Amino acid sequence: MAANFRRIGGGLAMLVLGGSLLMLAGCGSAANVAAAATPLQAPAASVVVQKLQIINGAQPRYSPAYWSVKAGDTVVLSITSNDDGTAPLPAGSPYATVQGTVGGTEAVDGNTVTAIPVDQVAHTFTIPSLGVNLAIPAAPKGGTVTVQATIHFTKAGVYYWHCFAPCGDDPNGLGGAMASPGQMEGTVTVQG
Ligand SMILES: [Cu+2]
Repeated sequence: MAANFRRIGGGLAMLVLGGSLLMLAGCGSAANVAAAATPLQAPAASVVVQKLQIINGAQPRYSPAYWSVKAGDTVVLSITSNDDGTAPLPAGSPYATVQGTVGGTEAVDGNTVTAIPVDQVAHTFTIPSLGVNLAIPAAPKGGTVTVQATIHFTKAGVYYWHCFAPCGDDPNGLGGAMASPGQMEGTVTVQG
């Protein structure tokens, strides 16, 4: 995996929340000189927001399917879906349970949960090699649902993610979107 690592510059919709105040120093005005004279704090670890959409077109797909963060980032992953169909999981499926997030929870439209009932699941966002699993419930008809969770990415590498709900369009639910890279599978690149 590490051999495939490639730095990707820019182009990604990431919002850096930490450290921006440090940019105020050094602009030359007296006020800024005074500000620069105050001791600078060590930069906090970056908190970034990564927004994903699940778009319910002819076939459902995640967008973007390929994205990257930096090792050490705390990533607030925010997934908004307009897919109002379910892709129920078998009873007892581990993919209905939130795993690998801070607190072992996700927020569904602001409500903190540790799992979604198997018959309400529409998709999952799962990174098997990191033990990360988010369960995405079906959206209300004509509306959207937003699932948010915080994940620490610590180790550089390219990690595959998949949806493990049978949301594809053959009788088993495993064709179509589930068999098409860039729709229900992609990669998260953690840059070292
Ligand atoms: Cu899916």
